[in-house]
Amino acid sequence: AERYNPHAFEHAWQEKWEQAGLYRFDPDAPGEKHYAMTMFPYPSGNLHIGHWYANVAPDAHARWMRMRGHNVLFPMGFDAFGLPAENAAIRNNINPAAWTYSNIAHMTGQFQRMGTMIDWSRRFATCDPKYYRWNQWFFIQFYRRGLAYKRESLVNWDPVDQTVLANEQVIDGRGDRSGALIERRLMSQWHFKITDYADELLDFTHTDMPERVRVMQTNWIGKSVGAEVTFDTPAGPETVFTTRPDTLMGATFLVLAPEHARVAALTTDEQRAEVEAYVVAAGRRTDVERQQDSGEKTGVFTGAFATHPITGHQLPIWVADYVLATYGTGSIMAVPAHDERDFAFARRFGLDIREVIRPEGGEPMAADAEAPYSGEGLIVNSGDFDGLAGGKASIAGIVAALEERGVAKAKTTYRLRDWLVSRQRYWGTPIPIVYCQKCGAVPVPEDQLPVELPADVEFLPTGQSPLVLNRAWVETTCPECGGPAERDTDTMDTFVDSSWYMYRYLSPHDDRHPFDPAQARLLPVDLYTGGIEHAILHLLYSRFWTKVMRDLGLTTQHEPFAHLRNQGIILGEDGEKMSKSRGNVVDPDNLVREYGVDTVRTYLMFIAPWELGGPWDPQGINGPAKWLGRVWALYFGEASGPQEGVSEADLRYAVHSALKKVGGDFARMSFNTIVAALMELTNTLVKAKRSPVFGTPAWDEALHVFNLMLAPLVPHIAEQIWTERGGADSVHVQPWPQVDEAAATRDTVTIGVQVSGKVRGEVSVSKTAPQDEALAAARAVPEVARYLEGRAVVKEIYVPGRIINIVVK
Ligand code: ANZ
Ligand code: ZN
Repeated sequence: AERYNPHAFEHAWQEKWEQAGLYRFDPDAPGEKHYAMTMFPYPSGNLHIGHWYANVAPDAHARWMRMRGHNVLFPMGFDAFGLPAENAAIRNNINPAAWTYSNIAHMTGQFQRMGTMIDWSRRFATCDPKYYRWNQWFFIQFYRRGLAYKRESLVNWDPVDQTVLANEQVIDGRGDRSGALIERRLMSQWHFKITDYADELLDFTHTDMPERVRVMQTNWIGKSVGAEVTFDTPAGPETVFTTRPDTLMGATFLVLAPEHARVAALTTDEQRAEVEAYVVAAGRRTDVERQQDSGEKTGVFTGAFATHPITGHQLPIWVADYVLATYGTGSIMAVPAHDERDFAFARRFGLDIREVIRPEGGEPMAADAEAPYSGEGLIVNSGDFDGLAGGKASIAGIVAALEERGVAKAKTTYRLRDWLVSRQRYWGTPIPIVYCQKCGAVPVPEDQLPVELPADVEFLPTGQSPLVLNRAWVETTCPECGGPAERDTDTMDTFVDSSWYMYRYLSPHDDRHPFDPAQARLLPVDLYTGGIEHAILHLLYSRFWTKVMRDLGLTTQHEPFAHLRNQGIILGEDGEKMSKSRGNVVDPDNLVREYGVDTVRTYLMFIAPWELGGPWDPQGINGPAKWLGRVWALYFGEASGPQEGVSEADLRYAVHSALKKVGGDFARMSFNTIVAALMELTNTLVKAKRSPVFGTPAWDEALHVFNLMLAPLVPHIAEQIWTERGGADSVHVQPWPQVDEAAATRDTVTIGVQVSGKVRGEVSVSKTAPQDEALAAARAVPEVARYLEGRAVVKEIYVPGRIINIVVK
C-alpha cells in the first residue's frame, strides 16, 4: 500500500533479531560448520565507508551460506592496542583505555546498524587483560621452545613515534604510521624466530590465497639458493654469500657492508680516517637509499687484500653501502663482469673486470664494455670449469665441485628476518619477563598472568614509555630466587594480537586456555576477507603463529585460513583515496539516514566488482534506492500499465535461471552481478504482475523465491516482506531455494525476423523448431505481418536459432 520506507522497519528488525538471538552461533547446531571472518578493525572512533564495503558483501555471503544449511560462525572484535590511543592520550590527556572502549561502543553500534549477522556475544577487544594474558602465555611458550629470544640488533627507530618498528613497518625508509625518516639504532630487543618457518611459509598447499598475495609473501621471504665461499684475509677467513658460484673465477675484489664487524680489523692505518668517515656517513642513509641503482656507487678501500681460494690472487677489500649488513653474511665477492652493481662500482673506482661467462658463440667481452653480461652462457677463463654451462642450471654441480676442494658450501639464504616484537610504548601487551641480577631473564610464572598494564600512568612527551617511569610497576621480585627484579618495560608489537585472534572467537570468555580445544573442530577459518594491505605482515605472522601452535600441540591445522579473499578500495569521487584532508570522505551514517541500510548495502555490492573497488559515485545510489522501491511496489503496490504476455514458462524460466545465476555468483563472490541479476528479475516480475500468470501458483512461487533471494543482500526489506506475506519465523532461517533445472533451462531463443533483409520484429521459438513452425510464428508477429500485407513472398530463409528472413516483392 504505502511507499517503501525503510526507516519504518529497519531499526525495529535489528532490535528483534538481537533480542531473539537470531545470529547467535551455536557450535552444536546442525549443519556443516562454516567459519567466516572479516579482518577486525582498529577502534579509531568511526566506521567509514571502507569498513562497510569490507563487511557488507562478506555478510551477504555468510547469510547465503547459512541459508544453504551451513552452521555459520561470523564474529567480530576489535584490534584495540596501538599508537593512536596513546597519541590521543598524550594530546588530550585522556586514558587510552577510556578512549578505546568508548570508540568500541560507538563502532559496535554502527556495525549493528549495518544489519550484519555478526554474533556479538563473541566480541572481544585485544586490549582486555583477559585477551592479552594469552599473548603473554604464548610468549612464554615461544620462549620455552627457543622461539622468543632477546638480542642486540640494529633496529629501525621511529623518532616521531619514539619506538622501534619491524622491517615490515618501514616503507621506503619511513615509518608506516608516522611517515618519519627511520634511524638505525643498536638496541636489545625480543624477537620471534619466524625464520625457522621460512620454508614452510613458502608452501601454500593448505591455504588458498590470491596469486598476488602468494607472490608478495614469497618475495618477502626471499629465498635465494647459492653458496658460501670463504676467502682468507689478514683478519681471518671471510665468508661471502653468492647466488652465482659459477662466477667465482670472475671475482676481482671483496666488498663489506659499512656495519660489518670486521671492517675495523681489516682497515690499515693509512686508510683508517677515510674508512671511519665513510662508515659514519653511510649510517645516515637508509637501506632503500643505499640500494637505489640509480645513485652513483660510493665506497672506500680498506687497504687490505683477500686471497682468492682457487687462484691465490690478491683481491682488494672495499667497504661500500650497496652491500647490506643484514643480508647474507654482510659481505660479497664482487664479479663486475656479470653483476650490475659490481660493474658500476668497478668502473667508478678502476677495479679489474674479468669475464667468466660468455654467450654461446659470442665474442669476448670488450675492455671498454658499457655493461656487464648477466645472461646465460658458457664458463670461460675459469680453468677446470671452462666449457661448462654457466647460470642457475649448473650451480648445484659447481657447488659440489667447490665443496670437494673445500672452498665453498651450499647455502640457502632468506630475506625474511626474525620478527622484532619489542615496542617502547605503553598501550600494548607487557612482555612477561623480569630481570633478576642473579637469575637473569626469568619468565613470569603462568599462574601470575596477566601482567597487567598499570592504570596510574602519566603521558609525558619525554620519549620514554610511561612504563619506564612507573617505578612501582617496574620493581618486582624474582619468581625464581625471590630477590629484587625489574620488569621488562617494553610491550609487544600489536601484530601479536591479530596473529591468533581467529582462535579466540571460538571461546572468547575461556579463562583456562587461549581457546577451548573442544571447539577446535570449527577450524580453520573457511573464508577470511580483508584488505590487500595485509597481504604480507598480518598474514605471514598469523600463518607462522598457527604453525607454532600446531607444533605446541594446540591445533592440528597447518594454516589459519582455508581461503582468503581481498576486497578492493572505495575511492573518493575524484578517484583519490578518501581522506579528511582531501575532503572527499563519504559518511555511511548520513547515507543510512537518507536511504536506509538496505539501499546502502545494495549500492556497496553493486558499485563495482567487489575485489576491485572503484571511485564513489554519489548519483549511483539512486539506482539501488529506486530498485528497492520497485521491489516494495511489486509486493505491496497496485499493478498499473498495459497488459503483458508473460507465460508461466517465461516466469519460471526467469526465476529459476536467476536463482541459478545468483547461487553461482555467490559461490564466486561476484556480488555486483548478483544485484544486477535480481534487478533484471524484478523487471520480469513487474511485467508478470500485469499478465495472465498473475495469481497462479507460478506467480506465488516467484514472489516466494525472490523474497528468499533478497534475504542475504537486503535483510531488512526481505524480513518485512516475509512477515507481511504471513511467513513463519524469520526469512533468515529459511533454506535457500532449490533450482528447478528443467525450468531454468529453455531451448527457446529469440530471433530477429527480417523482411527483405530489414529486422522488423522478434520471435521466440525453440532452437530446433522446424521451418514451417518457425516461419508461421514469425509471420504472426504484428510488426512483421504489417510488412507482409499485400506482398508476394519470393523466398524464405531460415537458419534454426539464428535467422529468419522473408523476402517479398
Ligand atoms: C657474486 C655474483 C655474481 C652475484 C653475479 C650476483 C651476480 P639475491 O638473489 O637477492 O639473494 N649479495 C650477497 N649478499 C649481499 C648483501 N649483503 N648486500 C648486497 N648484495 C649482496 O642476491 C644474491 C647476490 O647478491 C649474491 O650473489 C651477491 O652477489 C649479492 F654475476 O655474488 B652475487
Ligand atoms: Zn632471581
